[in-house]
Amino acid sequence: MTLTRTLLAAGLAAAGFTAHATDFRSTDIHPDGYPTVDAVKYMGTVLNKLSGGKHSVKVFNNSALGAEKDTIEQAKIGAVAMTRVNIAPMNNICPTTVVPTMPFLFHSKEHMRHVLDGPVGEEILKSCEAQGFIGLAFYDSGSRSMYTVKKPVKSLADMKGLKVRVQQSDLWVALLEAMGANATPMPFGEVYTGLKTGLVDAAENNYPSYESSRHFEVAKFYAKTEHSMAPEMLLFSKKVWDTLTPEDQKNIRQAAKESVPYMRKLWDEREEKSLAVVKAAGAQINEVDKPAFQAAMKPVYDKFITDPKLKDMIKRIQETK
Ligand code: BDP
Repeated sequence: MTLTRTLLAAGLAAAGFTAHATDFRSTDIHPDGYPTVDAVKYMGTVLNKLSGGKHSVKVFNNSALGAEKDTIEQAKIGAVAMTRVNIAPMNNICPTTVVPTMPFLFHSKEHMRHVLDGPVGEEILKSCEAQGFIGLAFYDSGSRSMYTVKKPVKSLADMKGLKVRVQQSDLWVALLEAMGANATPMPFGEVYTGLKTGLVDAAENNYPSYESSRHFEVAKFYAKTEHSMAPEMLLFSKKVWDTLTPEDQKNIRQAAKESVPYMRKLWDEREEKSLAVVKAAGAQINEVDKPAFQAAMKPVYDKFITDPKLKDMIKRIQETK
């Protein structure tokens, strides 16, 4: 065997793919019971049935295998078979992923689901193949809003000079800068301490992540900016994929597809539950002057949506009811 082949074989074995093994290893940063974690477990159950017991999925969650940037890298080289990540850390890797991340693009949860289930969603998933990822599915991630330690954000002016943690994506840095803030990219696992020690003044996320990470304990002002509905992605390593039979691949795609409505149901329930938890713990939630935030996003579109293909996708999304 050449060195590359030996390394590849080792990677595939680590990914759970050997002649006898049945489990594909999948990563997630979230804790037990989080909708993304449970949805991938469910996918494993479906896959097990479809494959007559040949394959299943083992989820390594709670950042057991590292932060999202690391697990994306692991999937790329085939050290894990799957990774569930937010779309944001894919923005610098797979250009079309900036599209559903764009601020104030979707006007409702239904609009977002409809678009991602349709041809635009398919095209984005497919386009990541060239970078080594088989896009299996999008999962919900609600809408993301700003939360702060010291004082509530009510207007765009309140964002001025605020040090805000963002995901590791150039688009996210630009988005926060366009709001007048100073963006600090860092992995999710470091945000709690970052908020507590004053390294950052603010972060932004959906209710379930604000709750499960316990960020609400250190940043109790939650301002409903709802600036992005950047979804979650379920990615399969192309390295591992290419070793599978067409039948295996079909089963994996099918199982992932079936996990989407399951995930959405869990998501809707969790959003309500998380909101109740943070409110009961004293989080103060307020509305903002949204049109001002929206208007401030023009430079972000001008900078990131220049390619005609991306322009066309944005247009199609805007035209989708
Ligand atoms: C959560 C996503 C998770 C991201 C996290 C973040 O589910 O994948 O890592 O946000 O802000 O909503 O980093």
